[in-house]
Amino acid sequence: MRQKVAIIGAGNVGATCAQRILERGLADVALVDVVEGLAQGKALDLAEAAPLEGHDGFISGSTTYEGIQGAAVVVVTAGLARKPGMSRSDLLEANAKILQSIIPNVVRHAPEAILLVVTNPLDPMTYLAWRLSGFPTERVLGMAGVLDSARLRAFAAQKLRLSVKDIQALVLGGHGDSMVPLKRFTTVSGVPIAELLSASDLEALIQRTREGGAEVVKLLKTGSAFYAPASSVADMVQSILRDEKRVLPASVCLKGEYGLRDVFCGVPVRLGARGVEQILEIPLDPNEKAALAASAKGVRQDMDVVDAFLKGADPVKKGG
Ligand code: TXD
Repeated sequence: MRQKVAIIGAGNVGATCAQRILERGLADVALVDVVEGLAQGKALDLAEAAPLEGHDGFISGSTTYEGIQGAAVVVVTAGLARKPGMSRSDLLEANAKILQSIIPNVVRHAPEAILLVVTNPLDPMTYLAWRLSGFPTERVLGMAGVLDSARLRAFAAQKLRLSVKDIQALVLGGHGDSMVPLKRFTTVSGVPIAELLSASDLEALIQRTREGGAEVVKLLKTGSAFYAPASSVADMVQSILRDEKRVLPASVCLKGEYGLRDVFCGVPVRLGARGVEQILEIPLDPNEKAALAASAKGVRQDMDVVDAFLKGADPVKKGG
C-alpha cells in the first residue's frame, strides 16, 4: 500500500519537502496551508511536474485537514521564518500560537502519525507539539541536527576539496547558537578531521556551521534556508517510512540520557518505523558534556516560556 506524508505549511520548506518526498518516490503527500489557494496551487504545480520527473506520487493541497488521514508522518513547517536580526527565540510566541491551531487537527485526523517538527525555535516547538498532541515521546521529534551536520559536512568538503560523501559529522544540542558540533566525531572516511585540518581552520568551519542559518538569512533578506532543510526532512522521513534505522541527530525528549531529563535536545537517535526507537548515548568528554548541558539549559528556558504560554499567560512580556 502507498504511504502518505502530511506537510503542514506549504511555504518554502514545506513545498520543497513535498517535492523531495515525491521525487524520491517515498510517499504520497498531503499539503495543508492556512492561506487559501497556496497549498492547492503548489500541489497542482507539483502534480504537473510528475510526468517529467517520472513518479506516480499523489499530491493534494488544502486549507483543511481531512486529507491528512492515514499519514504515517506529519511534518510541521508552518510558522514564521526568521528575518535578519531576529533570533529564533523572537519567533517563539508567534509560532506557538500557530502550532496551537494545528496540532489538535493533526491529532484528530492522524492520531497514529509520527510528528516531525521543523518550525523554529525548534526544540521548544517540538516540546510544545509533544505537549499539545499527547503522543508518546517516541512519536514526536524535531529536525535540526541533520541540517546542522550537513552544513558542517558541506563546509568541510569545500575546505578540503573532497567529496561530501566521505565526510561524516555529528552536531548535537539545541538548534541555535549553542549547538554542539562534535569535532571528534567529524571524520573523512573514518579519519578524524583534526588529522587533516589545522585547529584554526577547523574552528572556522565550526563557527560557520553555528552561523549557517544566519548566513543564508543575511543573503536572502526575505526568508530563511529551505533547500537543505527540506533535504534533511526527506532523509528523516525516508528512514522512518523505509524503517532504515539510520542513526541521525534529532531533537527528542531526554529521560536521563546524557545526564539530562525532561528536556528536548538534539542527540543521535535510531530512526525507524516506530519513530525514535532508541537514543544513542555516546561517550562525551567533559568539555563536550558541558557544552551539551549549557545548550540544554538554554532550551529549558524556552520550554519554561512554552509552559507559561500553555497556562494562558503572556509569556514573552511576563517572562521578560
Ligand atoms: O532547522 C530547522 N528546523 C529549520 C527551521 C530550517 C529552516 C526553516 N525553519 C523554520 O521553519 C522557520 O524558521 C519557520 O519557522 C519554518 C518555516 O519556514 P519557511 O521558510 O518554510 O517559511 P514560509 O515560507 O514563510 O512558510 C511558512 C508557511 C506559510 O505558507 C504560511 O502560510 C504557513 O506556514 N502557515 C500556516 N499553515 C497552516 N496553518 C497555520 N496556522 C499556518 N500559519 C502559517
